[in-house]
Amino acid sequence: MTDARAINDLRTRFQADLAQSSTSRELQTVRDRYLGRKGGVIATLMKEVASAPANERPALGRLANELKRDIDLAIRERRTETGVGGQATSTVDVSLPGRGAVIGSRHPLTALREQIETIFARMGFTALEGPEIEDEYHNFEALNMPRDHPARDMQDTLYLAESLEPSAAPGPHNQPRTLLRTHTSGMQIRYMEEHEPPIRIIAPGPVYRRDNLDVTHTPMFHQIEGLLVGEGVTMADLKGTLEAFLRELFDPDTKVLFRPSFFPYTEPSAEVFIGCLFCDGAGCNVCKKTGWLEILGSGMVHAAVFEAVGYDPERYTGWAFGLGIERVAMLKYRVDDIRLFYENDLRFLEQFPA
Ligand code: 2NM
Repeated sequence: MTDARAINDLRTRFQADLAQSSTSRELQTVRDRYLGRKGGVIATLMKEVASAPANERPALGRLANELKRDIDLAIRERRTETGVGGQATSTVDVSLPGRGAVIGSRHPLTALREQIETIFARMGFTALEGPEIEDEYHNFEALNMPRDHPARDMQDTLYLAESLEPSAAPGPHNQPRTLLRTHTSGMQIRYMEEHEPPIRIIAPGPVYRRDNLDVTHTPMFHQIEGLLVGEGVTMADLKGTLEAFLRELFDPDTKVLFRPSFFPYTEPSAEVFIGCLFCDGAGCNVCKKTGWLEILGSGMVHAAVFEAVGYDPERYTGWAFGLGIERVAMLKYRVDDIRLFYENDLRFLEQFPA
C-alpha cells in the first residue's frame, strides 16, 4: 500500500542520501538503491502503485514517475558537479598521488662531446661553434685542397642546390660554391684569419658526407677538431698532448701508437691508435687482428695552410687533429651499429651514464 505522503517521504530520504554522497562510488550506491531494476526503491514503489485502487492509480503513478525522473536528474547533476562524468563505472580517485615524471638524460654523443671538451678545456683549449654551411674556400681551398682534389668531388661532398644553378655557377671552376661542411676545419681557418698566435682551440659539431647508411656510416656525424699554434711548437707537443687526452678519455694505462699517414693540410701527418679495448692487444675481429684501434688523425699544420691565413710559416708552427665522436663512442661503449645513436630507442639510450 502506498499514498502521496509515502512518496513524498521517499523523496525526502533520497535527498538526505544524496547529500551524504560525493564520490563516484557513493553516488553509484545511491543510484542502485533507488533506481535499481530489481529491488530498487522506485521499482518497489511502481509495483505498489500498480496494485493501488484504480481511482488513486493515475495520481500516484504521476507522482512516482516524477520522483523517478527527479532522482535520475539529481544524480546526473551531482556527477557533473563533482567532475566524475556520466560513466557509472568511473572510479577516479583525485586524492591518489600522480605518476612521477620520466626524467631524461644527456644523449651519449652529447655527453661524450662534453667530456672531450672538458679534457681540452683544462689544457687551455677554447671550444668554438660555427656554420654548417661553408664555402669552398674555407672547407677546401685554404686547407691545401685545390680544385682538382678528389675529396671535393660531387661523389663525396653535399653541395647546396642553389649554388649549382647555372646562373650561380656559369662555369665549372670559376664560381665559389656553398656546401655542407665535410669537416669542422673551416672554423680553424676562420679563427686563424681573425687571430694571431698563440692559439688553442677545438671545433666540435656536425659534419656531412655523401655516404649511404650502414653500420659504420651516416651522412651526418659529429667531429671534434683541435688546433694549437705558436712559436717552437713541435710534433713532441702533438704526441704528448694527444697521449694525455687519450689516457684521460679511456684509461690511464692506455697504449698509444702514432703511425705515419697523409692529409693535405698537415705535414707530417699521423694516424693515432690505442691498444684494442676488446682483446687488450691480442688480436680480434674489431681490431682486425692488429691489436690496435684507430682513434684519430693528426699532424703538423701544413705551411700552405699558414700562408692561406696570413701566418709566417717560418715563425709559427702548430699541430691539429680530428676525430669522429660516433666512432669514439662506438669503441668506448662497444656499440656495433652507428645507427643506434639516431634511433632514440630508450632501451638503448638508458644504458649510458650521464
Ligand atoms: C684531421 C687530421 C689532421 C686539421 C687541420 C686543421 C687546420 F685547420 F688547422 F688546418 N684543422 N683540422 C686536421 C688535421 C684534421 O682530421 C682527421
